[in-house]
Amino acid sequence: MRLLYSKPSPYASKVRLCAHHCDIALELVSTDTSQNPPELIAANALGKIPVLLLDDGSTVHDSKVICEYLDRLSGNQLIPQTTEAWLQTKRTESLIDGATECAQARLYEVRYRPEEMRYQPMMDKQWGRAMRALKVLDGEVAALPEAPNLAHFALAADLGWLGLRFAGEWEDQNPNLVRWLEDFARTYPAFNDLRPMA
Ligand SMILES: N[C@@H](CCC(=O)N[C@@H](CS)C(=O)NCC(=O)O)C(=O)O
Repeated sequence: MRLLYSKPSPYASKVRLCAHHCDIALELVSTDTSQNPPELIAANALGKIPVLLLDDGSTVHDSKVICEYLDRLSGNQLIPQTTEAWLQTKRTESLIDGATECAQARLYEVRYRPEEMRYQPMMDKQWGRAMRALKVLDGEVAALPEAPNLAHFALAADLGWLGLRFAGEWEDQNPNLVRWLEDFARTYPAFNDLRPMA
């Protein structure tokens, strides 16, 4: 299987952590979304990464669906199956991926719009959403189970990305998340190779 990805992408990092955990080999294809490469557009009309290309020619996106797919392939090594644990895992993934999406909207406003066309109230709104979600997760992170699952990989990848793109803007208000990420990096060394990187 091939994965269209980029090194900084938090969603690709989540997928790579999940595949690593399940011992599923991925051939990595570095993909620049800004160039709309034909292989990407053919695989995902949205032009976003990550996308998984299967050996039979079919494609899987977005990252949540890819992780579900890897979970199926691996006999549920990523997502616990009791309803309560399933819900905790999926809810954590949804909240941290959602926070990332909002922070990314703020980033893209700066990256892609000329300064005079930026709309600060919308950037503030997106950042406020992301910070609200992080606060909830900061209060919940201690309740995650010890054995790593999809929730851990989503949290680690997304917090790693926030550290890369928004260093100094969220850590003071979320000390539990900062400590959690440090512990995760120590106890799960593969993270240091698979985390979002510039
Ligand atoms: N919901 C998607 C989000 C994917 C996404 O936003 N990917 C970013 C890279 S981290 C992207 O492709 N951005 C290119 C663009 O929006 O033009 C997922 O979970 O995979």
